[in-house]
Amino acid sequence: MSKRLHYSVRMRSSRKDAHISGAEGIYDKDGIVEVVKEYTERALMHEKGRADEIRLTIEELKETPRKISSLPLCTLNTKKPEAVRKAAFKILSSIGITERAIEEALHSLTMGITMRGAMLMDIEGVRLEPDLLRGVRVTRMGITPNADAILSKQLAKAGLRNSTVKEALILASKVHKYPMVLGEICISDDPNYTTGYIASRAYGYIRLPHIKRRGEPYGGRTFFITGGEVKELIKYLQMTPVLIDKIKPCEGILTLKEILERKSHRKSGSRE
Ligand code: WAQ
Ligand code: MG
Repeated sequence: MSKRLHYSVRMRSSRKDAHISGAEGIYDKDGIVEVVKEYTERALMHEKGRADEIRLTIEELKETPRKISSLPLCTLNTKKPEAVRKAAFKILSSIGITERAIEEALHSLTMGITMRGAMLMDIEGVRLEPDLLRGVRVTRMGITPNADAILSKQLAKAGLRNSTVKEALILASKVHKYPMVLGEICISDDPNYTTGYIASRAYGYIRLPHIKRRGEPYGGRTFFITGGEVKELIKYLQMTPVLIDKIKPCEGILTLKEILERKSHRKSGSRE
């Protein structure tokens, strides 16, 4: 049997050179036409306005995508930014990230400069990415149609029907497969999307409602890094194709205490 080819399909739309929307996935040949249609429609109808340029990339992957499972997902019961900040310190410091680094990350994320990619920060708060203005873009990730259907069902059960959660979960699941990444904090750059998340192998993907107030335009991602070759990490994040083919549980709303108690469970109870 010949090896099944996979394609990375990526879309990016802009208006007067300003970014409007983007999307990407990994598909086999039969899925390409449909997803190109979907991405094109999405770009043409985006709420930020009509694009004047839509770029589509369809690239045959030379490597077979690595199959991984998604991070388990839950939502923290936060109601305002101050509570999220407190929770972020508790969660991230419990996995070995210093308060200085957390402080530095939150400061940079809320300063108002929106980067295209993520910051890489060591656990002391020192920035490691070679291009401090652009950051590092994670690309070449996707989900199989079967896993996608299961994820949609699970998210719907948890009352989550938007593609934003799904896309962020897919990205984070790729990022946190790499052992050098300890944790991540993310704030959407959409002024109307006020839920962010913290992700880590230790706790999975924790949604953080009200990480910012409505109307605030800033956003960004910080990956906290420990040990190892940053160059190799960047190569993985940008180039290695990763496909989610298994879905870990998606849960409802939990308290900080419930979340913090889980870490020890996970560590003793699973190999991941
Ligand atoms: N790789 C690295 N960084 C990225 C990427 C990428 N592919 N895409 C976006 N970023 C950075 C960039 O600095 C953006 O400004 C920032 O992240 C936020 O991107 O479960 O929508 O696309 O409800 O606005 C979180 C969902 C949504 C929480 C995050 O991010 C939930 C979101 P956005
Ligand atoms: Mg956005």
